[in-house]
Amino acid sequence: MTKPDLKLADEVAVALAAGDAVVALESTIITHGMPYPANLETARAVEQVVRDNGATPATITVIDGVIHVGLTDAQLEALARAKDVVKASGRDLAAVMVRKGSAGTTVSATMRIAELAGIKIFATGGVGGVHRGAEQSFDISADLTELGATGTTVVCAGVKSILDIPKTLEFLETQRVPIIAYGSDDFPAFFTRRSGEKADHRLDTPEEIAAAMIAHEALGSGTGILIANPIPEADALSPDFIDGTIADAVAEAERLGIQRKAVTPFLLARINELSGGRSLTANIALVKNNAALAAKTAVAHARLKKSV
Ligand code: PSU
Ligand code: MN
Repeated sequence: MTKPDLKLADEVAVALAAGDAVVALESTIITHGMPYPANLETARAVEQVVRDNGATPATITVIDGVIHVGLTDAQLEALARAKDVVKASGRDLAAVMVRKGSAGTTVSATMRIAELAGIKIFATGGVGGVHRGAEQSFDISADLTELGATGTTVVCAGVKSILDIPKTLEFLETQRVPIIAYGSDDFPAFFTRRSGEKADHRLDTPEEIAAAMIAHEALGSGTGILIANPIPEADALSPDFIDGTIADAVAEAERLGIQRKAVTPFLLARINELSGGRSLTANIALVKNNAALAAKTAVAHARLKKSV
């Protein structure tokens, strides 16, 4: 099997060749997750957080049919301004590449590409999951099945209550994906530090997470690991405020008959509008917090790998 050509940024190629810390970053959050210019400012800030914590950022996307791992600032800006890019999960990549299209890559696509590039850890805001009403709609994100198939560690802030959190955790259990909360016993709900559900495991340092990554791989597990990193206390939203907003957005999506890959971008945009931008501010804070943890973990992972 031939691997697809990946266009690695020079600094990413150098870091990978040296066994140094690299953190993959997704791009659907840029193209479909946040409005311009907040998306560009956030993408730049997140890359800087990764650097400040000792790792090399590798934002992953498809440009004119070519998979890029690590972007120039000009490419990042073009992506953030683009209006005609596709939201690509893993299954969309081949068709986008053949017609030389451009795409923001979701968690599922980014995990797959990170693995091809040899990047073990990836930071994002929230992963997709089992949607509310999935027993009717069957709407379950491909992020979850990819977590069951690809050995990338994904750092997120839990999942939003646009999703059915208990069902999402059940599905990940079936997919054999370990769920590890960082510094907490609770599984966080993105905008808030607690979802009401417990995480399966708790680890308290980046070094422990790095050691768990190595052990999980050595066991031949073949699945990803979900690290759930609670939003910092100071940035968390009150559940009363955000839960009502989310319920309104979900009801509106249903009324309008929004389906399939349009559902999540619609909900994110509506929640931002209905919350008067407060959801966006919290979202930016938690993505940076996740990037910092991912970078520290990547550094610890690289150190452990070099010591054996
Ligand atoms: N959740 C967020 N922000 C996002 C996404 C999810 O809070 O930007 C994006 C991610 O790229 C994720 C994708 O992989 O949406 C999931 O889409 P879907 O639910 O259609 O699988
Ligand atoms: Mn879906």
